Amino acid sequence: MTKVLHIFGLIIFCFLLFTSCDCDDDTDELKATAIIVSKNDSGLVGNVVFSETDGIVTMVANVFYDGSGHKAIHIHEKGDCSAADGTSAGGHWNPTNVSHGAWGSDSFHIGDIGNIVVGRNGHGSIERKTDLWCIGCDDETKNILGKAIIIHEGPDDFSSQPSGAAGPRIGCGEILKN
Ligand SMILES: [Cu+2]
Ligand SMILES: [Zn+2]
Repeated sequence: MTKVLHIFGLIIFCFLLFTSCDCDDDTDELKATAIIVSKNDSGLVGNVVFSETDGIVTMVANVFYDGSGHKAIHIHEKGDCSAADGTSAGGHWNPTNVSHGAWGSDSFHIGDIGNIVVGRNGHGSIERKTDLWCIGCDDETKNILGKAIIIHEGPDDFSSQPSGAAGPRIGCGEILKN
C-alpha cells in the first residue's frame, strides 16, 4: 500500500511539475516585443508585448511619460524609428485600404489600436485581444512583425482622416519577434 501511495505521489508530483512549467519551449506560443523609445525629445519610454495562442494575439502596452492624458497608439506601416520625429515609421498600417477609425467600429485601420491613458503618476497601459493580427504568419494583411508602434502627444479623435489628428509622435518602437 505504501508503495502504491509513493507511486501515486510521484505521478502527482510529475503532473504538477509539468503543468507548472512556464518554459517557452513547451508551448506553441509566439511572442513579439516593441521597445518604445522617445521621439521629439519627449522622454517617453515603454514597451508593448504581443503573444499569440490559437490564432488570438494578445497585446499589452505600458508607457511612462511625464504628461498625463489620452495619447493615441497605433501600428504604423514601417518598422523604422530612425527619424528624430518618428516620421520614418510612415503612415498607419492599413493593408486593406480602409478609412481610419476607432478599433472595432465599422471602419478602422488594422493598426488603429486607440488611446492609451497616462495617469498623473505617469503610467499608462492598454490591452487588446484580436484575431485580426498574427505574429509572423504568411498573411501580410495580419502580420505585425516589421511594423512600428507609434505613440502620439494627443488623443486620436477616431474620425479625422487619415490618422485621427493625434499630433506629434512622442514614442516609437519596431515590433520584433522574440
Ligand atoms: Cu499613429
Ligand atoms: Zn488609422
